[in-house]
Amino acid sequence: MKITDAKVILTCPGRNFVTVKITTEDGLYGIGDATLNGREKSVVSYLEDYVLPALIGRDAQRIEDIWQFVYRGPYWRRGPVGMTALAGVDVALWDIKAKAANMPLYQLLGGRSRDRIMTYTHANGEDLEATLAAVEKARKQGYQAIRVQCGIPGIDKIYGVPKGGKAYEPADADLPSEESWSTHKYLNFIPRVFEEIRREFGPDLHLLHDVHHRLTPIEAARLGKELEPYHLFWLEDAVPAENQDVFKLIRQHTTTPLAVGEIFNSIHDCRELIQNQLIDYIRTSVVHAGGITQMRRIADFASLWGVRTGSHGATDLSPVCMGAALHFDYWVPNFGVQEHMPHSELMESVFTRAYQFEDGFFTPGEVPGHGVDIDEAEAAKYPYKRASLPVNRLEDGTLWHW
Ligand code: CS2
Ligand code: MG
Repeated sequence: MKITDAKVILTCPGRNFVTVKITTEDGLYGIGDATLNGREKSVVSYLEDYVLPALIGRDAQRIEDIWQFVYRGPYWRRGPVGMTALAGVDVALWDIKAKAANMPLYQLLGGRSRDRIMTYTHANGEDLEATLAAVEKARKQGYQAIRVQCGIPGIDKIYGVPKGGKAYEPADADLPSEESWSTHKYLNFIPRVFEEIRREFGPDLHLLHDVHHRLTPIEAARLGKELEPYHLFWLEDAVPAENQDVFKLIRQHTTTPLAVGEIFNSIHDCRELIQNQLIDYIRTSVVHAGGITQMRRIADFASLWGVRTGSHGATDLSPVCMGAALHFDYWVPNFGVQEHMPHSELMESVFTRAYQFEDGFFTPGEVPGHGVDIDEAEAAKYPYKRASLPVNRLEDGTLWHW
């Protein structure tokens, strides 16, 4: 089944999305998400200038062979740009293979391991009162797992907490905006937030919290310890994870479950964390960690060490990624949870999807392939618009907080 066409569709229905579309000689096509928030055009160039021309004439059935070709071919392995491009190709090929087999993708992976997929959503509030209201709203929508982020007294603007009740969008300006950060104000306040939430909502809700890589190891250890009475589902990205060894210190001090990995793009980024049992959830996503092909390897490896999956699923991961991720989640035995930030109506107007939401849980649908398609005519109405993620300075102007 020869590949006859391979192209990129770049669209901005409220935010930028990069989609790879691969067509075969018999007219079957598949699509894959290749969106890298704030760096979309680097991936477009990587695909258009180098990867896609080399795919023409190759056999679309040979997913593994093409994965190895795109991974090894450039000599310069790994990295977010190359691995996101590879994921776009990989998912498009899985979509084609599942369509050719006339099966939903999860059936090719080994069939489903569960009836429905638990997702968590975000509850963000500028202050405690607004945060409690956001948790209540998410609970009413049926979510049993809720990520809670709250504005901190004395800090003007916090990443992940939009001002004025706006929808959360991390890429908030044309060029990077600057936010400020104070670790001691944050650490003094956050345990109170969770104390209040447990008081108000009781022990049943799964509560999650994302630190966005802001702490040093000993600060993360303190936070994990102080949050122990509130039984978090997980504490995410407490520290940057370039140095995987530092998790040993956090782990020694706290039983709060730890999650990390949304910015990882290779199994090697998480190898030590997993085999040393330093984390509980691995957050790698289909789009940023080399597609279904590498996600399977990561999950199987993690299963040996009792580590569960908890894939990243913010709005910058397109509906195409969400569709593929839900097939993966339906199959993967060591599933933990799937993040879900709903896309806006405008974003969804460009894509059609088979996946269904009910009461905080998803099912991927029974359509052959991953069940998500793109309307190219609609996509063409929304040209690319540059948008960047913010940077953080300490109150004295320092850009390094670890
Ligand atoms: C966040 C993301 O969802 C999450 O856990 O960390 O919003 C992340 O910051 C963005 O996807 C970055 O593009
Ligand atoms: Mg995160």
